[in-house]
Amino acid sequence: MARAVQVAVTGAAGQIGYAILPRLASGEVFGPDTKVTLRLLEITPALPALEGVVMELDDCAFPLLEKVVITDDVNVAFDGISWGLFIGSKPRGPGMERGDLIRENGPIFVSQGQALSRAANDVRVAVVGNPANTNCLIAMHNGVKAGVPKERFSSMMRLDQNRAAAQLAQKAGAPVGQVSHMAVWGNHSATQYPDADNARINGRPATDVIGHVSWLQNEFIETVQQRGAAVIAARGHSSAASAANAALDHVRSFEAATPGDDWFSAGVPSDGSYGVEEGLIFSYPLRSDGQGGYSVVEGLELSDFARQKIAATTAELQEEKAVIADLL
Ligand code: NAX
Repeated sequence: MARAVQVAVTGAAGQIGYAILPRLASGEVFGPDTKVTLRLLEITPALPALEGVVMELDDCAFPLLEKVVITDDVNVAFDGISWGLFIGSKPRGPGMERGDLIRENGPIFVSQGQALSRAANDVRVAVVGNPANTNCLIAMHNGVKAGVPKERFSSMMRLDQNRAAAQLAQKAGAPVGQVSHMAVWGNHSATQYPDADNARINGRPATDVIGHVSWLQNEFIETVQQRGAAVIAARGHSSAASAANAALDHVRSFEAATPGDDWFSAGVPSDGSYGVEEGLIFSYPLRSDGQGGYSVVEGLELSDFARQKIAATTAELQEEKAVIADLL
């Protein structure tokens, strides 16, 4: 075995945790030559349920799963990790506004950012727990103080990217594997802007293949923005298998070099590209160099329509930041 990697998963007894842990342990993310140690964080009342999940991991007999640590102590959870998947957070309760949720969950990401001082030098963090971009902002500010470079922090937009690709493929009657260059800009919320103008289907502009401007500017965008709510309405629970799958795609996209001139979408600290306020965790089209670095894809054409959408999602992120300014 050439490699070993330690991965922390927070909220590991939750729905997404249940869907993601077997796949992390199977070797499909870090490869067949890398042993995996899972360090699982939960709140104390959820530890018994987490023990049940670990029994199931045992019963999968994964050859690559070296060790599983379960704990309610964030410092134990993050000891020596190279990846932190920050999934755990409190769900929005009845009558709770988005601002209340941000205040409720913000402190979790202060202590988790601080505890990254225990992590390995190459640690990278993906924040999934909502509101993912702003929670990532909090984790980043506190993680930087703990010595982790800000470029190591990202929030998950991959579920939005995958949802957008699936919608375009279905409309075009094409296999989803033919959809490329799928950018989703901004916040993981109903203001996100899934960008069909720059997407391609089988190498051709998606707008030419689909040729239905009104569908692309209305139904397509709304379907992607509202997909999470539609899944809840149908299933009675929020997206879990697809969210776990997207988190694994997200990790793989940062680990491997991006193929060709394609790109992927993730929330990263803005460097001011495309006029977005520097420092916000903003989803951009990105390319990874496969060596731990990534860059924002520059120079994409944005119509006035796209610029308006990007301005709206930026404004929402600025408002969210104002709500938690004291946690930065
Ligand atoms: P669950 O409620 O099933 O699980 C969350 C788990 O987090 C629970 O087991 C809870 O005990 C744990 N938790 C709470 N506070 C914690 C803390 N301080 N430390 C460690 N663990 C803690 O939710 P699930 O369906 O798994 O979703 C998890 C999060 O992902 C939610 O915030 C959800 O909104 C968010 N999502 C984000 C998505 C994205 O695209 N960025 C999509 C899917 C998902 O909705």
